[in-house]
Amino acid sequence: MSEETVVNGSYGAEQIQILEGLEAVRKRPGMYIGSTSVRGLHHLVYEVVDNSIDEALAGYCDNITVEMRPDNSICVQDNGRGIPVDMHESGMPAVEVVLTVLHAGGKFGGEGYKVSGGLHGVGVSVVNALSKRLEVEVKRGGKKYSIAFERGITVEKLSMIGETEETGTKVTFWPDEEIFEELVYSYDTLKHRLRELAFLNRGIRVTLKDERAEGKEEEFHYEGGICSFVQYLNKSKDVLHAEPIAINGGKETTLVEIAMQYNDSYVENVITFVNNINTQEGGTHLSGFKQALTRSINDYARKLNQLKEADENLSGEDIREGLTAVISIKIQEPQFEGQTKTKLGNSEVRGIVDSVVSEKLGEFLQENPAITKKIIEKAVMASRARMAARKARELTRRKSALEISSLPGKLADCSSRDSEQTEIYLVEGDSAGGSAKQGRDRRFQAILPLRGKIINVEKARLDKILNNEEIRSMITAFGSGIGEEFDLSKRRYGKIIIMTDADVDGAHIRTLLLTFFYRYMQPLVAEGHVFIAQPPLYLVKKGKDHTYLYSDDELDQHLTRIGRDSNVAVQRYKGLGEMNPEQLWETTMNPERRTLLQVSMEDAMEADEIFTVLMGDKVEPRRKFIEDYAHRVRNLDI
Ligand code: 28F
Repeated sequence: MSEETVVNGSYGAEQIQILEGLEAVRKRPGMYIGSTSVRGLHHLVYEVVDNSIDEALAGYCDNITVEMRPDNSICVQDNGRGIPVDMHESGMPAVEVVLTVLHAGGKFGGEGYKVSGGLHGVGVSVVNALSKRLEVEVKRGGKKYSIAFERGITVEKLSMIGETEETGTKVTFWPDEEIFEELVYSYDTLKHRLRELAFLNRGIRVTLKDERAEGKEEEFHYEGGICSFVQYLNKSKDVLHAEPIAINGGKETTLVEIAMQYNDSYVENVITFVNNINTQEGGTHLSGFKQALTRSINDYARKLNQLKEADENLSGEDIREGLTAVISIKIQEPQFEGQTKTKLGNSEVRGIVDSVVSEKLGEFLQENPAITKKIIEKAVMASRARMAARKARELTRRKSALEISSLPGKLADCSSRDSEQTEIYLVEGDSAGGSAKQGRDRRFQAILPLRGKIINVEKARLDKILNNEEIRSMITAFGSGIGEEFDLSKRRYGKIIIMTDADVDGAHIRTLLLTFFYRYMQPLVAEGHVFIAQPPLYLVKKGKDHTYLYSDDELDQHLTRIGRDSNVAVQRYKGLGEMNPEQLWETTMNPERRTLLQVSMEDAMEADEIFTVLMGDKVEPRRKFIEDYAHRVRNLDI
């Protein structure tokens, strides 16, 4: 702010409070948006979009557009009422209050829902503080207004810039390179979240435009809401019933929306949301759903005599085999718990969801005996396989610490048992495994070589999966069990690092592993314990200098820098086995030098989706997938 402003003392208590607020955000951004990594960068967009979603939930907006600009700025606009511009008691227009006072964004006191993005609705003032520039355009009351900020400070006061019959809000922001390590947005990341929001808020039209490079534009609009979401998740699977089961209800201000559809796979895929937040760690809404589902199906199984008196109950896991479901609840005062604050804690919700599901699912089962029969038959088959798996599983569980021999023979374990420090590398093939064993720091690095492809978890039930040597080795080595019995506190390593070759086979094994972790060890991914090692792609030698490069771009920049004359030798690594132990240590395993990619739930979900399309039964989705992505595949060295 300019010197004279302070001199004539126009700064009241309000302005001081604003400056302190913005200062706090810029000093500890991680407190407000989780991190200043590329994930935090994307949270900025979600915060702004959530205000448009709120306006839509209030019934005033049905169109939201997100544009990715070549200068790394983002422009979000909606056709809502437009942020109010009338003078606020602070002497600032309401729009300036919303954009500069922390947590002023909470539009609704009691009646509506403040839906939230990643960090549960910190408000758009946080985006403002972390942007080197942010412009707002409001269309309201027949007029068009504009106001601009730099790092949260108003630099252009609100002014009327024209007339218009439309209404709405447009926010354009340039993330601050003083705050963010990475400024480049990912189209796929934004697409994943915007499509999810369109599914979760039926009828809203959300458009994503990429104005960088060749450009791209997609619109997401689903009148079917979460039923369309479930059909989308099942798109490459064979379903047991054509239409998803829709369950809607609630109690007072808590709304419950559930869509569920069985497919013929052995995979359970239940995803849950609270006020549009993906509650990856589950919570009381999920447990209410599970207990009601298990009770209802068992009741019908006995009523239809598909379960005999003497038979034990079908387990929740049996009943949810092949189930794709989306649970979306809206609640006014959500309590979030858990490691990543994505577990719903409100105890009253368990009972509300349980009674809604018991009532509405009961009606459906009653009215659709043929479907009910199919669902129960599948659960009974799963139950039998579970018994078989129980035997197979015995082989993977370490009965006591004394039976060290139960650890897989191929595992080169580390000496430390402190699972905060230790890490296990999953290495493809014995030659790379050998180099990794020699190159590693055996105090805290364990190596588990995986021979060839692991089993195709898409097609096999748990009992078959557990018969696979490689899978059993991993379960035993990790120590935290599998599926319902998974217990993160028993983990033997703090990091699971996938280290496969940078070729097609390596990518295939990585997809198999991510799919397996996503399906049978989900907390491992949700809590950020899974990583992907980044081995160098090239070694460039010039005289006695040698430099490792990790991408084609890096190689290009390096060669431009050192010149491409004759005494420059470029070696492309085809596989980890081509590196000697010292090189592997220096480039890929040494914590001081290496780069590890942390696997997010979205990455794993995407691998799972890719896996289903590539390995599933249906040809059409696979053809479409290859068509869509074929242009991306370069130097396919098959
Ligand atoms: C691109 C981002 O931020 N859209 C928004 C509104 C609408 C209202 C509002 C927002 C009430 C007074 C606090 C309008 N008319 N898109 C957006 N649309 N905020 S943010 O009100 C803010 C609160 O100040 C709005 C009547 N009620 C609310």
